[in-house]
Amino acid sequence: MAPAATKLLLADLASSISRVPNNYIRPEADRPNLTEVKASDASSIPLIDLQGLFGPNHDDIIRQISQACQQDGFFQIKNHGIPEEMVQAIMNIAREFFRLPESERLKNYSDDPSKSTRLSTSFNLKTEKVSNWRDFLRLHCYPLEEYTHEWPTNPPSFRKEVGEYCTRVRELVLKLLEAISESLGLEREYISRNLGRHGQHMAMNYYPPCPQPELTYGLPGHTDPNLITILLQDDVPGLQVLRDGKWVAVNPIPNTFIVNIGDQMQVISNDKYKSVLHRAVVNCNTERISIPTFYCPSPEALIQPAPGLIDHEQPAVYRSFTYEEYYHKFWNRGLRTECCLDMFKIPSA
Ligand SMILES: O=C(O)CCC(=O)C(=O)O
Repeated sequence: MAPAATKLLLADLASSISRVPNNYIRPEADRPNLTEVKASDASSIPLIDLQGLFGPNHDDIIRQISQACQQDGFFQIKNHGIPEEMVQAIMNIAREFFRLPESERLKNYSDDPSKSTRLSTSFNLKTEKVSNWRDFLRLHCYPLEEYTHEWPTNPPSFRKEVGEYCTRVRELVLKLLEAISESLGLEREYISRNLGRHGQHMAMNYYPPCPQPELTYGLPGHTDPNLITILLQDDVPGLQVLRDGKWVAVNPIPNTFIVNIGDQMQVISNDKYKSVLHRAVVNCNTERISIPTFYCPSPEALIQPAPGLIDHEQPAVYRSFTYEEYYHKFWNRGLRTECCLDMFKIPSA
C-alpha cells in the first residue's frame, strides 16, 4: 500500500513516491478514462482573432463570440494585446515560485479558503473526500493596491511582474465584457455596470508529474463560479472540456488565452450562454502550470438575468442573489459535476 501523505504540499510528496497515495485515488466510476478522451484538433474549441475588435472586424468578431458562448462556453483568443514577453515572465515567475525550497513556499500556506492570499493544495481540504493532484497559489488582484502587500516577496520580482500582468488582463477582460454584452444585444456597458465594484482573483496551479495519472485528477470536472475566466497554460496538455457528453482535450496553442463563460455569465444571459464543465488531468512525466484569472462581481453585487433577455418564451431562469451567497455555496459543497447553478433556479423555470 502506498504511504499516507505526510507533507502539506503535494510537490514535496510527489517527487518521492512511485504510487499515488490512497487519499488521491478516485473510486473506479469516477476516474478520467484517459483512453476515451477525444484528441485535441483544430475544432476542439473555436479560436477567435481579436485584431480589429473595435475596428474593421467588429461585427464578425461579435458574431464569433456569440456563437462560441452559446455552443461551446469556451473559446481561445489570439491578438489579445498582452505582450508575449509579459506572458513568458508570468510563467517563469510561477515556475520559480513552485521550485522554491519547501520552507520558503510554506510561508504562504493556509487551508482557510476565506484568506485573500494563500498557497494550498488540492481544492478544499476541509470539505473534500478525495484529494486532487495539484498545489495552487491563490491571489486577489483587484483593486491591486489592496492586495499586493500580502503577496509573496520571493521570487523578488513577484509583486511587480504579477501586478503588471493582472492590470493588463483586466483591460482585456473589460474589452471582452463589452463585446459579450453587445453579442447578447445589451448595451456595451451593461455587464460591467452590474458587477458592483468588480473583483479579480488569480490562481497559479502547479500539477506535479504523477506516477498513476489514470487514478486521479489535477482538478475534477467543474464549472467556474465566477463571471469569466481567462486561462493561460504552459505547453503541457491537461485541460479537457465536456462537449456533447464527451471529454475533449484542449491542447495549448502558443500566445493564446482560453476564455470560458462562468456561472454568473450564464445567469446574466438567462441561460443563453453556457458555463461548461471542464477538468485538468495530469501525466507521468512532466509538471504542468496553468494560470487562470477569475473575473467576478464583488461580493455584494446583485446577480440576476438581464431584464432585456427575459420574455414570454424565455422567462427568468434564476432568482436574484448576491455573489457572496453563490460563492459560499460553491466552496462549501466541493467540486462536483452537478452545477451549483441549479440551486438558484426558479422552480417553475
Ligand atoms: O489547469 C487547467 O487547465 C484548468 C484550471 C481550472 O479549471 C481552475 O483552476 O479552475
